[in-house]
Amino acid sequence: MPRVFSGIQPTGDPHIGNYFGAMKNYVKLGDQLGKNSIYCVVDLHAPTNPSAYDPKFLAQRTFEMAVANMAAGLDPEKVIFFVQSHVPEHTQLAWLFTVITPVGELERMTQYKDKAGKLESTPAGLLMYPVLQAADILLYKADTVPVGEDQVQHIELTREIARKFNHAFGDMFPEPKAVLEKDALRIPGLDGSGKMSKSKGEATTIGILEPLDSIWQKLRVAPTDPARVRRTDPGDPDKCLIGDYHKLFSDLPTLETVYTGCRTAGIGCVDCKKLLLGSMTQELAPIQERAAALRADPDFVRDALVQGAKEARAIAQPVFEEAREKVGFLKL
Ligand code: AQP
Repeated sequence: MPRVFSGIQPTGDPHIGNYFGAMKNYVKLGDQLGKNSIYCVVDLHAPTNPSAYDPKFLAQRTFEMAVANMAAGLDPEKVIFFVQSHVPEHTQLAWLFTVITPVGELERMTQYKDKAGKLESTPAGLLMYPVLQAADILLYKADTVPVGEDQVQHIELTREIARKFNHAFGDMFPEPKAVLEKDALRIPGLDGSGKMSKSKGEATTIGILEPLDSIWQKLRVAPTDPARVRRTDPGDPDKCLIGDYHKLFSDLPTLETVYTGCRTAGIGCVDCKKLLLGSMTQELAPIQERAAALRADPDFVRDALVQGAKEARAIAQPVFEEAREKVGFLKL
């Protein structure tokens, strides 16, 4: 049976990119694989990007990210769900990988270059991020990693680290594969440029737990097909952000109305956005209701995470011991 691992950073409110690119897939795989699917709020990664991290908010954001995933359908009874820093073997295994990973490989990671380029001084942790990510995955000997397209390069590096370790110290780790949700590879942000990203700020994201009236305020002013200057101009929904979001949220009849309407100028952009809000409400309102119920019972969420960390450690400890011995450390 495949073993799945994936993580999500508590660097801000989870958005529809995280939801369609990763979180929905977690739930689907969890339903199929039960405790062989392991998910984690990767809080140790959060401080690697100083522009998206504040110690005052880390604990709260970690809790909120757990709430969001549970509200989106992740059932901690069914899968293993925990907080990364509650399982110390993640950082321990990362160190063993650090010593075999060439700095040059890390420096060519696109995400590193993007994020480091925006900082005056680059913390070593930002460079090491993919090494810790490799440890997150391989600590559970996971072979399947559901992620968005932006993470594919890191998973390639994880494979390379597994290969290097196996070659240097003896066979131990699988070479995991990224699994992508093909209709949600890289969901664009509201600015229309690049992928929706927590660290780019709330103005460019649509949060899955964001109040629907706030979502509407953002949709109302969101750019549409620039070729459609007047209401009477036909548009191309494939070149429109609102068209992209409809593909994620709307059912076939609504999509048909919107696509045909846009191409024939039969529907205006505001009406098209109203239909999108309706589709978003259908998907997000039940999640938001469940999130409110979970927030009202924080002990339930904490107990679930404590239990998840226990289950994760039961796998992680022997794997780390095996790696430790292979590298040649004195046995306790
Ligand atoms: N726009 C996106 N489209 C599709 N998938 C996406 N993911 C993120 N943005 C999109 C996927 O969500 C999962 C969790 O992401 P993460 O929080 O661990 O890190 P990230 O990729 O760095 O996400 P953000 O929102 O862009 O966060 P910041 O700004 O903090 O770096 C991953 O599987 C990711 O692929």
